[in-house]
Amino acid sequence: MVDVSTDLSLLHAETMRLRAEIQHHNYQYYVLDQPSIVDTAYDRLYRSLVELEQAHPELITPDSPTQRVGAKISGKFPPVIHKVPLFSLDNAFNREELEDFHQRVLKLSGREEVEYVVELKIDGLAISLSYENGAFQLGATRGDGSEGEDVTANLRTIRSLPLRLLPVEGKEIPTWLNPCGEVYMSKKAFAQLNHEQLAKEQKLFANPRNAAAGSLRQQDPAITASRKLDLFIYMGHLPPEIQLPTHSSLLAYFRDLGFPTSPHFKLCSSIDQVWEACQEWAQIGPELPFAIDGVVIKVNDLALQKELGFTSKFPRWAIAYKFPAEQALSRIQHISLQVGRTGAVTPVAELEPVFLAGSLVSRATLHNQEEIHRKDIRKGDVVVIQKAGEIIPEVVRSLPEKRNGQEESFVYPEVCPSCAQSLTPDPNGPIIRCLNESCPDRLKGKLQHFVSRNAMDIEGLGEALVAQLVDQGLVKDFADLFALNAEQLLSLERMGPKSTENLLAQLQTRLQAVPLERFLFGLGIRHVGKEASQLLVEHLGALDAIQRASLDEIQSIHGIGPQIAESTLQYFQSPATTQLLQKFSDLGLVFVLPAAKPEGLPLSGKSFVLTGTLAAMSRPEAGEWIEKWGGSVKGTISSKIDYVIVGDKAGSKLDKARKLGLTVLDEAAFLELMRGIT
Ligand code: 1X8
Repeated sequence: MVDVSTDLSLLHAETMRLRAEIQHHNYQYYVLDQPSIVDTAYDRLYRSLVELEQAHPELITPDSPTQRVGAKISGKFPPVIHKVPLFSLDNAFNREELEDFHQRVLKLSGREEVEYVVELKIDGLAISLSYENGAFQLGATRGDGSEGEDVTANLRTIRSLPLRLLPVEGKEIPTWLNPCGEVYMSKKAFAQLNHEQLAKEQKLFANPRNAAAGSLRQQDPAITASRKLDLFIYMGHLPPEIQLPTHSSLLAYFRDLGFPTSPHFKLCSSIDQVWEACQEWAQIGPELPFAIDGVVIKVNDLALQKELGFTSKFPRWAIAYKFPAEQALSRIQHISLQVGRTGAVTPVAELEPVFLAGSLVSRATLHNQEEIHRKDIRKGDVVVIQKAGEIIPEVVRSLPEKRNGQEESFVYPEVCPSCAQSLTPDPNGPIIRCLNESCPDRLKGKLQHFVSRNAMDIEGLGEALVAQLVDQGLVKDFADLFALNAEQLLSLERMGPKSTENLLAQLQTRLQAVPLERFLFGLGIRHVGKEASQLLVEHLGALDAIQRASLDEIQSIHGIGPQIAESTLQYFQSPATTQLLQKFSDLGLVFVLPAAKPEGLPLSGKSFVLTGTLAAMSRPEAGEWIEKWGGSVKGTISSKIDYVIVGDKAGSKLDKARKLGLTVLDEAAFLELMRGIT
């Protein structure tokens, strides 16, 4: 034990020594998986540090190993604009597509041989970290690639994440560092978590990825800490003074600094070798301690990566090889129909439950009538099912040789299974729709969309509760939600005093202030997504202005096409809409409009035109960023424009900008501008 009478600088030195030692053992244990000390000795070290810090709280620093679990946050995770957007990868599903990728790389680089790094594709959630002068500062989820959520406090609880970089002999600590990687939950931790959830009669997680995502988005870091998350770093950005030749050296550098990197890593000098590695890892996938959903192939040479650059969506120097979807056999017990909020009536196979890719599956989509017919799928058939796009399983084909003659062909009904009104084929595709706006199943779908995260964002209104509200006749439209009272809610299944109180409080809060663009998106106007809702609000302002806008006015908004304009106009001309909005007005719903642009931001007063395809982000994303920092984005070139940002394949706008002598920035210059500001 340390003598507390010793002077503070000695104590400080002792604290630092203990921290360095603990950090070293942490790295050995959590990152290298090579414990360098027995648990009891580690515990002793840790306890010494805790005691020292308790006696001298002034010695506590945020990067101390004792400070992983911080205070609860309340409310939302603050948004984080990524300095460098996080991109997604193009996919290859077979050898041919990998070969195509390779040929493109050869052709674009003019080389005859290219070295690749093959790594596992971890099925978790992507995060971006930020270190300054060696200390962990900020960590964010990927979000939509350009903006994520600040989950720093929760990331700190992950033992393998270094709170401070390890000193590397002969090298200075980088001034900043921006590693990116994947947070995941091991299969073992996932099984254990679900076991505990079951014991607590709480919701089970469908797969390790959902469990990891749910755990990282906890308000209380203590809960995240209990969830045994882990991390692999697979990419990152470095300050310009650190020049590395290859991706493999970048990974080695991150590892030396104390970051966990995946041991599954192969250098391949030919595409045949790449394919071999893909096959091999597809084989071992199920035996790995964590879930993977493919393999990532990257050009190793960083200079060549830079040279190859990006297409409008993806890097040209990397691709993901996706393993063939996992399949299973089951029998169709029944074919039911699901009516979605847009009225689309989707046939669903109700199956004998079967385990598939980590979860129990008892329903699979049959897509539509045409597909059922084409695949000749009958009730009672043994069918192959697979997880398409990972979450929703689909029926791939039937096994006619397993039939016993009892199978029944499926006859599409002529009326809606929910409201019994006639169904109408969609003129543009194989979908059949219920056009009844007050159809109960459609209403359920609409309500769920209305309360969803990107719309009104009301938690606790899940599928089961919405169904009860509609079935009991308590809710007939969106506005009715806000007129619910405690007595009504308490009468429903699985609604206790606490959940009732919570829900009512949320509804009241929302009623007092709802961002108009969220409300508009929640209405579920056909073709009007999140982006269009934002544009409408930005350009037209208040709700009554949107209601009154003419087709021309709506269509003249840059980014809104004729289809959106037409459907918006139709929606607001309908008497049912007028009635609904009147109801909201009577309830006293208060809309919040986007704040007026504050003065004095770095881009205040500057106007931009974006043209061509940007590699690292979409144009709307770039536009959002410009507006966030006070600039405005215009649709047409004029002498009043301050900056023209040009991406790939910029056409006449660039010519015009040049003629007018405007300042033209290419993507690299724009990214530099972003870096300077953000
Ligand atoms: C996503 C992932 C990448 C890697 C591993 N797991 C992922 N989920 C890797 O590079 N080894 S790269 C990536 C992306 O770029 N979106």
